[in-house]
Amino acid sequence: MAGILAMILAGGEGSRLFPLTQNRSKPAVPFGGNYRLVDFALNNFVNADLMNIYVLTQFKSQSLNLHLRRAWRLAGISGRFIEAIPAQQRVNKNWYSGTADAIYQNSSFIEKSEADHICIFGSDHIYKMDVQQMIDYHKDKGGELTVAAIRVQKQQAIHFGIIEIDEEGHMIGFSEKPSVEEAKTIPGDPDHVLASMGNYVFKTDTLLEELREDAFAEDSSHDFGKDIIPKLYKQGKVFVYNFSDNKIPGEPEHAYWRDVGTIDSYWAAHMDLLNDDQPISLYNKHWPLHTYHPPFPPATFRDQGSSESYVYKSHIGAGSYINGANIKNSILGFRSHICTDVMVNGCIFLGNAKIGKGARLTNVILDKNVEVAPGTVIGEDLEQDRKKFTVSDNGIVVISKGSRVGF
Ligand code: ADQ
Ligand code: ADP
Repeated sequence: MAGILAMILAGGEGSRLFPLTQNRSKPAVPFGGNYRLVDFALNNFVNADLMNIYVLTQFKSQSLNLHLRRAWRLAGISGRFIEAIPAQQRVNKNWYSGTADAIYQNSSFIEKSEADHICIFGSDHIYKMDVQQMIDYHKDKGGELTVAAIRVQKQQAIHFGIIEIDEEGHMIGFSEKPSVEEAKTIPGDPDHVLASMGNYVFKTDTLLEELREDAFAEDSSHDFGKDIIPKLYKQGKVFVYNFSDNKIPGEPEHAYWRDVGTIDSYWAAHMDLLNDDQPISLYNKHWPLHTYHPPFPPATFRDQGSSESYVYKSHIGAGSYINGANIKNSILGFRSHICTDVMVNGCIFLGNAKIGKGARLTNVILDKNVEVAPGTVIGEDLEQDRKKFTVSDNGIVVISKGSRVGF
């Protein structure tokens, strides 16, 4: 749509997702068997028919760039583009110091676009949002900036920008990652706070002006959450868009939004995909989730002698081969090759795993290209597992890309 430009921030390091972010940026982390985290933000624009999109990359962006080229290239369609912009030290000799600096260093793309409004969105969350509805709200209100917000548990306040609003939707308070004690709860709802989702719609002139001013402010960390929003809301120019008002045909009323910043939240968001109540669905034909699909055959299930393949509440990726194994509550990515008498429960395989005969894996995340020797047991004795692998607070074992385990 003319007049709207999207800048997707996709440079996050994702240090709390280590080792999944050892060799890739957080937005490139695979999710749900087929996808990468960045796909959710991109689908939110593309499904709203907003296709003037720059994706700003920085750390370890090789596999992110490859994915963007394979899955999202809009070749030969005039007026529409999805393009990665690598950090290029355009303005000075520094890499991006904060999210506002990332946009500032690419201001020339905004100026060239002649867009009236700029959407600046993160790309680390699992959710579906019709961005056009947020833009309509922003235009109706006539503010300089609109920030999307969602109600979250008060204990979560330390991870988010916490917002206060008045009846008209003006932002009247903002505090970036306050302590739980300091966080202002929603009036009449003492257990919850209103959190910024890190998604912003700006009037272009205001954005450029604020970025220029911020670039020369010596005490600024050049970040939207820490610097730009706290300054702008005090001038009465910021409105808050309530994410629960965003409606998508075929989706349940409640709004699903998950930060997958830690191994435990990443694992839990996968389990949500397998939940009978389907808080988030991959099957809504009104909201296709585009991504890269490689040319693999359908998953194949075989019995081997008296060992039957048994699959319960699981997603199995294309190219997978299950040979007399037992798979429960798991999401196995592309080309998972599972031998006879293997037991897999509560696991996430990111792709191309080979699991040898008789192995037992419980609550394990395997990054890509992991090979597990026959008879290996993982996830039952966490003290032992801790000596060799990363184990999360909730006891999820993570095995790095390309590992050979138990040989
Ligand atoms: P944070 O969770 O701290 O807070 P931040 O690390 O600033 O988020 O990342 C925001 C987005 O920008 C992510 O998509 C990330 O991948 C990307 N990003 C980070 N550094 C980048 C860089 N140097 N270059 C390009 N992209 C980069 C923010 C807000 C809070 C809000 C939460 C919601 O500051 O107010 O509540 O997001 O998760
Ligand atoms: P990353 O570890 O970040 O995914 P790569 O993109 O290099 O890094 O992925 C490793 C290999 O997996 C590559 O050979 C790539 O072609 C393949 N691959 C990546 N994503 C998928 C996918 N969704 N389905 C099938 N193969 C994939």
